[in-house]
Amino acid sequence: MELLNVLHFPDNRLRKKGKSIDIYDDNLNIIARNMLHTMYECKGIGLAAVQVNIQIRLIVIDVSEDRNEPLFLVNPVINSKEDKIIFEEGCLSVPGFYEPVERFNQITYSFHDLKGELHEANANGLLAVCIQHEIDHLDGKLFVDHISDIKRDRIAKKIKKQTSQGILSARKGVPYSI
Ligand code: GNR
Ligand code: NI
Repeated sequence: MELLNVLHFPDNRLRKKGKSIDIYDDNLNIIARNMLHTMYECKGIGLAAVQVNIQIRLIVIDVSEDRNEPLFLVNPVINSKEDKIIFEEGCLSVPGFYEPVERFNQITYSFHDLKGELHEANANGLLAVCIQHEIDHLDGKLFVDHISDIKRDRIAKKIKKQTSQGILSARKGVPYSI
């Protein structure tokens, strides 16, 4: 298993969009496993491939208490959404910062599993918020895009400063294409 490098805002590579996946092979499984490993190591509840510099529509999630109920969502799509909520969000790509964001509390979504089979499911609360946050990543969007320009710029500055001081890892992501 491999620990993947998580890109940090304001890295431009977080603005790239993930491509739809149409090949369900061992390579996809390896990426998914490495993403899950990385997410658990970083103590996140979700991780999108774009965050680790892989531009495909794959997300991994685990919102369970015991961290033993992983979800692998390929080409996820939200089909319906209702009940707005404000949720205090964080992001592995925006380490150390938390801001309230408006999301939907109730969604139905569809996705393919790692074998390519199509599923539809409902989610609410934390899982629903996490799916919306991760799909944003696949579209080059970050939670800080939902807050004021001034706050976002301040956060960018602070993260850049921390990176330059070596407080955050400044390792370059490994270019990956499939
Ligand atoms: O670990 C994470 N926690 C979190 C908390 C509130 C709303 C969204 C998230 S997702 C985040 C992991 C991450 O950055 N995924 O992209
Ligand atoms: Ni995130």
